[in-house]
Amino acid sequence: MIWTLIIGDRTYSSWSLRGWLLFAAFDIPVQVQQHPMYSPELKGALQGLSSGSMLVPQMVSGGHAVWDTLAMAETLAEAHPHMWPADPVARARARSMVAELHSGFTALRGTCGMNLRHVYDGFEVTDAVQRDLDRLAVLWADADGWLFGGYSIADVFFAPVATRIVTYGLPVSDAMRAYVQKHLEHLPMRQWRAQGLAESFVQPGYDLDLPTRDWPGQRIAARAVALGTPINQTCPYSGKPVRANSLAEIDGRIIGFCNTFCRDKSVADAGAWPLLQPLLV
Ligand SMILES: N[C@@H](CCC(=O)N[C@@H](CS)C(=O)NCC(=O)O)C(=O)O
Repeated sequence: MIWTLIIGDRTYSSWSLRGWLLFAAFDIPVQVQQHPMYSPELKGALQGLSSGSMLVPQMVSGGHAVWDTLAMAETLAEAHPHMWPADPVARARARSMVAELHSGFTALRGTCGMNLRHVYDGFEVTDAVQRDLDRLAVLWADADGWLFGGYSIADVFFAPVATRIVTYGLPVSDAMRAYVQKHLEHLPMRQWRAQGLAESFVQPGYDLDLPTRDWPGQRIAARAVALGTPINQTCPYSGKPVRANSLAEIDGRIIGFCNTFCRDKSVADAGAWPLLQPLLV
């Protein structure tokens, strides 16, 4: 059974990110349908679903929708129990953290909307946001790498919290920053962000009028180019023929893709894509 996952903007929709990580981080096959938030296309995709809900994400199979990320997580974990920690005490704690995040952290979530396009300088932390950060410090205190050893559903739910700490330069301890860094290096997280940048969609009203700096992390030098002879004839992702309008110079090589989205997600973060790496050695 292959699920279809309907999501909104990769750059701004934190619940969509959680929904997608539930598949991508556990190698569960999925067909993704992405549409800009509030667009007629998204409305069309959601209208008529068995959920009757117009929120994203939703996963659909055989005409039945599972909506709300908590329900999606539990539904997928029935077939993939390793998505939760194996130890019952750790699993109960992980479930508690996920539930608390799902129903709480309203100041952090409301004041610092997820925005994977920017890192801001000079964001002023309110008392309410600081209280949420203090609570996070308690929940993340036992993180040793990931929260429960291997990557689990608990990490999925905190992924967009980690990126908020980056985007708004929120004050956190070194231990918390190490956990944030783990998310920034996580390949599925990098792939999601790169695809968001490739969507190059700016949602009105989501950006702040503050100075910005570069997103942290090493990046392979890359840019789209109009001309050049690619070193490959087929797209590293799809195997389809390279198209003349989909060329990029990556780490000094001209590489071709089957469409501009494949090109742009590669340019955004060339190191995030295992299928691209053989062309870069
Ligand atoms: N509790 C839901 C939240 C879903 C949600 O609020 N999604 C937002 C996008 S991040 C949405 O669809 N907003 C559209 C709207 O409010 O019209 C879940 O866990 O999936």
